[in-house]
This record gives sequence, structure tokens and C-alpha cells, in this order.
Amino acid sequence: MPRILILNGPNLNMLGVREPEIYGTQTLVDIENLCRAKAKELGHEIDFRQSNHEGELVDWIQKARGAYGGIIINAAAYTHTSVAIHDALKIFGGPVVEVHLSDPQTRDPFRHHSYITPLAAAVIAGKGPAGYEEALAFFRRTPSQ
Ligand code: DHK
Repeated sequence: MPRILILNGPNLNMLGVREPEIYGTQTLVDIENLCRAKAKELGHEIDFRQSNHEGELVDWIQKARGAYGGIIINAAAYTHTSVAIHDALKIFGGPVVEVHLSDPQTRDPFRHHSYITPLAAAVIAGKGPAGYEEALAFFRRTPSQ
């Protein structure tokens, strides 16, 4: 059974109240429940986490090496700023799927660059919570799992 780590970055704990016109009305707990249901359907084991702290995300990615078959990450604002998360994902070495609820490419120019994309096997953006389900389904198609 592929074990997948799902990581969420800063301010995603505020989903539901945070700019609902951009991020929708579902909370992070709703998204976690959606992921758990999809993972069960696909036969994946998941860990679902959120942190507002860059270093904590880096620690989790470091510990994922050898422990998880893949990482799904919505690094939120750190997507656009974090060389540290980029470097940690490189050390992880396994497949990484980058997810965003909105489509950063159609938003502020400072959201157009991603430090995650060069390391991502797939980028899923602008599909809301369904993007997380699509990311989980991606691992079904990855033979290395
Ligand atoms: C979430 C954030 O918090 C933003 O900083 C990113 C991303 C986009 C999302 O769409 O999920 O720019």
C-alpha cells in the first residue's frame, strides 16, 4: 500500500473563512476528510498535515525520505519563496505532486513563480479541493509505488 504524505503550508488552516471567493468555503478538515475517502478508495495510506512554519515543513519532508512513497504538497505562500522546501524535496527524491486550490498563474505576478514546480511530477492548480483527489489518483498511475 503506497504511503503518501500530504502537506499544507501557511494559512491553509484558515480555509473556510479565508478569502472564500478565491479558496472556496470548505475547511481544511473538509479537505482532509475528502482525501481520507479518496485514499481509502485507491488503497493509499495517508498522513495529512498543516503547518504555518517553514522549518516544520522542512523537518517533515526530511523525515519522509524512505518512509513515504510520495508527497502531495500545497506549500501555499512558501511555494513562491522557499528555497529550503525546494532543497528538502530534492533530498526526498520520491515523486512529488504540487497542488493549489486556486490557479496562481492567473493571480498576482508574485504568485507566478514556484520553487516546487521544477521538482514536481505533476502540478494540479485551480481545481479546488478536487485537486487533492486528483493528486492522490496520480500515485495510482506511478509504477514506482
Ligand atoms: C495557497 C496560498 O496560500 C497562496 O499563497 C498560493 C495557494 C496559492 C492555493 O491556491 O492553494 O499563492
